[in-house]
Amino acid sequence: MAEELGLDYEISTEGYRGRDACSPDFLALNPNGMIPVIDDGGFILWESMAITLYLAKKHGGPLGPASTEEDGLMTQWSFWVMTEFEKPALELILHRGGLPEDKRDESRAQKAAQSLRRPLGVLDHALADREYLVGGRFTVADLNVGSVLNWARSAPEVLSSFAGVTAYLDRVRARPGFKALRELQRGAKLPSWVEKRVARGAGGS
Ligand SMILES: N[C@@H](CCC(=O)N[C@@H](CS)C(=O)NCC(=O)O)C(=O)O
Repeated sequence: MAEELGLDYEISTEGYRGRDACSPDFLALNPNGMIPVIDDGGFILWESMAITLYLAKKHGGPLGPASTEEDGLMTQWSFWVMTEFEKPALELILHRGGLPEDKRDESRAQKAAQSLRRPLGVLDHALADREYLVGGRFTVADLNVGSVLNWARSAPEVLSSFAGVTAYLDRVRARPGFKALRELQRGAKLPSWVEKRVARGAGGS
């Protein structure tokens, strides 16, 4: 979102060590011991979708809502992707690559992939007559939905049945902000404690 808005920002993982081992300074920022959390000139906010909605509204422009109704729809799609989509999508990516090979269970991945069919159908229907979810333009709703929907690429056997969603995901992935994020992730050196947690099969996202 910071990239899409052209904001100056700095990424820090100082004090973050995974939920159970964060420094007291980090826990003062986010008592859940999780990322993301932002410090916006002393204003602290956690929960990823709350953060992106906040930034979109604060900085205005086409990414944020132009009316209370648009605000409602952007909130709706953000809550929807978290509550109806994220859990099986996370299970899917963990068991198709996120976990060490000996901890992966393909039958769990297949079950998760199948349970994405219903929400994918809802999204496909919503996109039948439009390119973006709200207001005929790319908004925070697409940024939030797209970021989680992207995980469904690990289930091509299911995603390929939804042509509208597939084309939509391609549009979202072509955004400069999305590309910049991929570059960041590719270039980021994982701290050694993350590698150890993954090796232990600690899970998480
Ligand atoms: N609901 C939270 C979830 C955040 C979350 O799952 N963060 C993961 C990294 S992506 C984390 O910090 N996990 C730490 C752990 O599980 O120890 C959000 O959307 O911000």
